[in-house]
Amino acid sequence: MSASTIHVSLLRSSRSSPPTTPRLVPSGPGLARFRCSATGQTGFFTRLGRLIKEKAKSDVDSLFSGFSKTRENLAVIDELLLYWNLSDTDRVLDELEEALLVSDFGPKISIKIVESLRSDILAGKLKTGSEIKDALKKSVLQLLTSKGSKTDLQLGYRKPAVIMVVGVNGGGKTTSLGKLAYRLKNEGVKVLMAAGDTFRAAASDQLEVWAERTGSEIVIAEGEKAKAPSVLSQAVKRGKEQGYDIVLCDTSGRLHTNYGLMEELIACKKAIARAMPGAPNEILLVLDGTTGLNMLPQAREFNEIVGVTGFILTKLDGSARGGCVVSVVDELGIPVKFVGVGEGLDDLQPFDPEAFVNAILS
Ligand SMILES: Nc1nc2c(ncn2[C@@H]2O[C@H](COP(=O)(O)OP(=O)(O)OP(=O)(O)O)[C@@H](O)[C@H]2O)c(=O)[nH]1
Ligand SMILES: [Mg+2]
Repeated sequence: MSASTIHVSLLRSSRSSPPTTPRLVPSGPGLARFRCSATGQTGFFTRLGRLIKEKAKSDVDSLFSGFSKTRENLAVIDELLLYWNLSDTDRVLDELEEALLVSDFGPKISIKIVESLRSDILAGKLKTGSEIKDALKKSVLQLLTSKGSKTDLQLGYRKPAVIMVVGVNGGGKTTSLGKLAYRLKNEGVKVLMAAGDTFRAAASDQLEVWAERTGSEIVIAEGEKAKAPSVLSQAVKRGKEQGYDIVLCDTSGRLHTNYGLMEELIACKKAIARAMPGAPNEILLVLDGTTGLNMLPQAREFNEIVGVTGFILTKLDGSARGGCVVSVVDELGIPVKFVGVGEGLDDLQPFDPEAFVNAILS
């Protein structure tokens, strides 16, 4: 079936929808299609994960500029190590610990890193400033990879894969979902968006703009009474019937301490699972990087209630607190899958621990 045929049939289904059911809004024509004949559906998602990761590696420049504030914050470490000598170890390590703390590595991790450096220095294993810097980078990488190594999207083997994006108000859910759609579309994936933020009237307009920008289709609630679980369930059913590869579900912002709203999120998850057994494949919690360590209680609560499979850390371009990436992985043992380093289409970076360490401690 050609893209234009799909386009027309979507228009028809949109017109025939009753007023209280979600409607499907067609977006720009000329949609690319990812054809995957020989490898089957498992191959499709595995290949997709790999492609996205490979692209991440070639995007190092934007990762570097996205983390420029954190890098500036940590640049003091280079100065310290340049003039380091054995007799100065305690002072230098104290200042290094301070630099990690102000970048939000958190007290536990900062102390752990510094104490391990101290014992290696005293044991004579680290003899120069540059050896200490390498050991520092290695221990940050080790922290990231021991607990949160599965950084690529786990999309199962059946289409459509369903990704739910959750989090507190204003963290960057809708923007991240739009940017994720852009990445997926660039790989030729057939994306359906679901406007599951039914609390604010303007929320679906915002998502519609992203659907247009990325050439994705979108299901939005029609009528004020439409509830989020119903919109999401309709979208997933539509995704299944009409051969979409991935359904991206936006949700309303909610405080992790608001019991009623967290209950609604459980209902959303259940509605998705009823429409597509095994879904949602990913529940991505969006955390605002500018809030630093305050994100930890949010992460714990969302994880306890809906089971978070990965984090998207946003607004790291505006924050000097990039160390919170390490804290959140260490505390929760859940991988960071993407980082937001700006507001543009290209500014959602698949998280690559090694590239990240080089970007903040270059
Ligand atoms: N600088 C920067 N701004 C971002 C990033 N991600 C999102 N934003 C901005 O943050 C603001 C809020 O983003 P939204 O995507 O609307 O956040 P949301 O979580 O969907 O908000 P609610 O739906 O109201 O809960 C917008 O102005 C975005 O442009 C990022 O990575 N960097
Ligand atoms: Mg939103």
